[in-house]
Amino acid sequence: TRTPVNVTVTGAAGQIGYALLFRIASGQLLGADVPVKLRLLEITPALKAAEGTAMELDDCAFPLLQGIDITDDPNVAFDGTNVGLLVGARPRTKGMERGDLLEANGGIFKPQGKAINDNAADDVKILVVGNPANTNALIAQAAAPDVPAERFTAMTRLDHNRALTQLAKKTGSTVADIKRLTIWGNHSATQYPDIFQASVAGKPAFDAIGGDEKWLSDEFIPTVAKRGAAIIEARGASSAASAANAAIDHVHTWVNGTAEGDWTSMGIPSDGSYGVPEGLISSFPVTTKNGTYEIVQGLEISEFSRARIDASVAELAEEREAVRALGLI
Ligand code: NAX
Repeated sequence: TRTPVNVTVTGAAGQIGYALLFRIASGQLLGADVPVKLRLLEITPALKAAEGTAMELDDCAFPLLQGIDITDDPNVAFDGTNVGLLVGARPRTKGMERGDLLEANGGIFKPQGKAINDNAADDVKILVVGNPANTNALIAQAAAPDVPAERFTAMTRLDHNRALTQLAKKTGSTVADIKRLTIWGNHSATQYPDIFQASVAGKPAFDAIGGDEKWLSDEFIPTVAKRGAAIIEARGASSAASAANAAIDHVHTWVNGTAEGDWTSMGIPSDGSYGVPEGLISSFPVTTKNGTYEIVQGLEISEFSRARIDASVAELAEEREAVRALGLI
């Protein structure tokens, strides 16, 4: 029998946590043959709610679930962690300036980064979901100098999945027909969903949309980029099940690999590829294999794409300057 994998989820009592934990425990994160131990990190006032979720996990009698620990101490939560899903974050409240938001999240992600540095397993993999995800990942990574930088990633898979479905609907195809779609840049309204490298049922996606650049710029890109706000408007609450699903997809792909001829989108530390300044945690087209990932190289970037990638990357650079000025990295 395999040794269980330790999976830590922060913000475990929140709505994404509730949509995520049952899927991890049922084997959808790592595979149907991989036992897991869950560590739930919450702030003290939410521990009781986390215990309630743990009771329900118990009541599912998942054969793969070999234990649940609940704590408000990051050092305990990340002890021996193999996979860390950093979901809990400080949301932007009314009237809050961006500096205040970054500072509040620095107060969460800096100590968590240090706790990961000091306690996690050697093979630890981190996915940051809590917003602003890319910059929170940067803060955590900077606080974990002993962990290889590339183990810190930010989630743009929800954006990727949103883009897949929008393109499938437009072209009357299914998401399974679409390959090599990319989200570039920041998980924010400046993100750039790129279909110029993509194919739909083996045909260039740009041809499949009838070369309709206006649809791209006026409908596709804003629909994908503003989907989070549209969900809040419709549901009265932010994306939860779809966000949890994307977190599952992100880690599953990272661990199990991308399909031949396809890639995915992940927010990862830039190595300078495609003119993205080194060290920024930006979304790129990546292939994965044996638990590692690589940026897809050699893609031709059109002028249309270049301007949009640059705008999103500029926002990431500004966020990095802001957290630098706050002493968070
Ligand atoms: P909720 O407010 O439902 O849950 C957040 C939970 O985090 C709460 O239970 C809170 O007590 C906990 N928490 C706060 N500080 C903590 C700390 N220091 N340690 C541990 N836990 C802590 O939010 P939810 O809807 O679950 O969303 C979580 C985060 O995901 C938000 O930041 C949200 O903006 C972000 N999202 C990111 C997405 C992405 O694609 N990257 C999409 C979905 C989502 O909007």
